[in-house]
Amino acid sequence: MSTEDIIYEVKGKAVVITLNIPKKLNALNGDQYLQLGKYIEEADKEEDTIMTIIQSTGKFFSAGANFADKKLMETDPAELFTHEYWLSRFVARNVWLTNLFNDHKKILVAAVNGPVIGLTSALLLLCDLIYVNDLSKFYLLAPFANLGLVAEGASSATLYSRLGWSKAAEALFLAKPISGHDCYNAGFINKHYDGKFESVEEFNTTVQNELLDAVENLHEDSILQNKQLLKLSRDQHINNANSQEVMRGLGKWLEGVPQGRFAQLAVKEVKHKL
Ligand code: CO8
Repeated sequence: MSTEDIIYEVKGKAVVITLNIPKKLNALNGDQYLQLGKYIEEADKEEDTIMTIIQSTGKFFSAGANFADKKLMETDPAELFTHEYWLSRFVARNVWLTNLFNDHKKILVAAVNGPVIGLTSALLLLCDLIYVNDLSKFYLLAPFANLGLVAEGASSATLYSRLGWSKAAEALFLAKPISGHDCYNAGFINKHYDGKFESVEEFNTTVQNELLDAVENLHEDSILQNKQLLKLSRDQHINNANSQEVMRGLGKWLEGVPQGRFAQLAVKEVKHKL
């Protein structure tokens, strides 16, 4: 296995993007989210693929934004309360990343080996097909209310549309994790495997093979056009949510609450409901 933090590979008709920071539960810093976005862009332009699969190594799909981001730590504290800093580091990045996931032309698949948190949970909510290794070990946590933040990555729209109002309210108002079983019952998860695999790699390979088999002999242009048609009805909701969320999020960073909460999270003074 490569030592890169995020790996990009073309495997037949699929691009496979692997989050590979298992020691940090695949939490991503600003540069790594940027890299993920660049890879999604690259995958969009691949001539011979029909799907883009996102997968991870280790026991988490992703623990969201890295609370110990070095760049954040090394920034002059005075800058951490300025429009200049958060417009580029937060507003622009979140709008861009969310749009890239929403507008991705290929089938966007997630092979989910474990829990997902924060901004990455919002990106997962923008994937088309969700395959989970073990429902009993999976949860989706959108802990924005515990961090002095608001919903990100259009999750205020997607939580509602994919899990229903009640679960969206639990996630966003109470910062409660939504269990794998609840996600499955809501129809968010396409398939799960009862954790039957010996390794995450075996799970990832199985999902890849099943998906490549599933598209075999189908007419690719029809698939791609169907994706465009299917997403037409959600675009307005996603785009509205994306712009509203970043404006409110910017306000929270300028207020300064999340900076403090992130620092407390790093020393475990703030904990999430699990
Ligand atoms: N960032 C950095 N490191 C992390 C993160 C994270 N988000 N999550 C886990 N880790 C690290 C831990 O520090 C630990 O490292 P080490 O072994 O070196 O001490 C290792 O991963 C294992 O973690 P734990 O020991 O904590 O494992 P547990 O099983 O006890 O707990 C949890 C797992 C519950 C996931 C816990 O680690 C946790 O609460 N993590 C924080 C999750 C979180 O709040 N993520 C942020 C969500 S908000 C978001 O994504 C959008 C914010 C936008 C920010 C924009 C900034 C520019």
